Amino acid sequence: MILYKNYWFRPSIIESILRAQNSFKPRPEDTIIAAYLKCGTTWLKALFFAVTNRSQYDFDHHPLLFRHPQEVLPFIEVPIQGNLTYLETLPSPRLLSTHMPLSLLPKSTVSSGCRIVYMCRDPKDAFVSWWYFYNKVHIGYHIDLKTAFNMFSEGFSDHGPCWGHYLEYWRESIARSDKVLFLKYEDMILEPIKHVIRLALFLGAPFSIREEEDGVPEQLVRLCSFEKLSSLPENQTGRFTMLANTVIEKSWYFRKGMVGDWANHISMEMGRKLDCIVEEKLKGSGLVL
Ligand code: PAP
Repeated sequence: MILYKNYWFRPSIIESILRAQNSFKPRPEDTIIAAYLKCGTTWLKALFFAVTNRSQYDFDHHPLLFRHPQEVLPFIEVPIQGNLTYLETLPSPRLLSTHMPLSLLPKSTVSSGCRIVYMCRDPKDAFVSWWYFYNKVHIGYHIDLKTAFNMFSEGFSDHGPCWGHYLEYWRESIARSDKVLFLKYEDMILEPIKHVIRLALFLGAPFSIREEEDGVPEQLVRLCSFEKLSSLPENQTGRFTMLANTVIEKSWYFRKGMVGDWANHISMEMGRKLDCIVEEKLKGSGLVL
């Protein structure tokens, strides 16, 4: 990996980030969902798409029943068929996503006034999720859990350190709460309906009293639930070819979708060690995980 402006990346990702920095032209009407790796992008993409387009589709014929959530919103830094200008052809308001740290997005992203929705997650769960994913993707380059954990704890991880990633968006969400919404995976799991209502409000499309009476938020949450999405044939079969010809099975984006699975993989002591590191890094910021 290469250290680029305080974050570690694989060379192929750096190339695409540099390309995105040069070519991405944010618009004030854009909404971007952002997250560190394995913090819930797939889920947020689904929720986001479902909330925003809710008047267009009924729940029996919804596009999310036939399209993987990763496909319904493009990544700013991952070109579609090598073509980043594709983003320019999308009509406003665009729904986009990114794994880039805030400081690496083109400067005009913040000044454009576009909305950003960020999702963070307990780093222990994000780490375990990443470790599984990495070893599936990089066959022949298996990394054992302990080595990966030590690297992660030192901030030496894909797009890491995760705490820097979290902090940049957190600070921006404090400074500009009308434009940057900061969500936590664990809160969303605990109270998904409350957070979907909050998301819709933030996006400027609050649920009407009628919609709430009709149970629309509940239906959206059910449609985007781990159980529902992971059971769909579209999400169980097929694959994506990503950057550097990396092949990713669609099903790999769905593993357990739960809070606290880290405890089944790393010891309590390791968990405490990572907690202490992260607490220290976040100290004084007001962000508590
Ligand atoms: P990415 O970083 O490659 O984009 P991302 O979608 O952020 O992946 O993270 C995948 C995690 O979200 C997986 O967590 P796990 O390994 O701990 O299980 C995946 O299971 C979880 N996930 C996917 N869809 C949902 C969902 N609908 N609800 C809750 N969690 C989900």
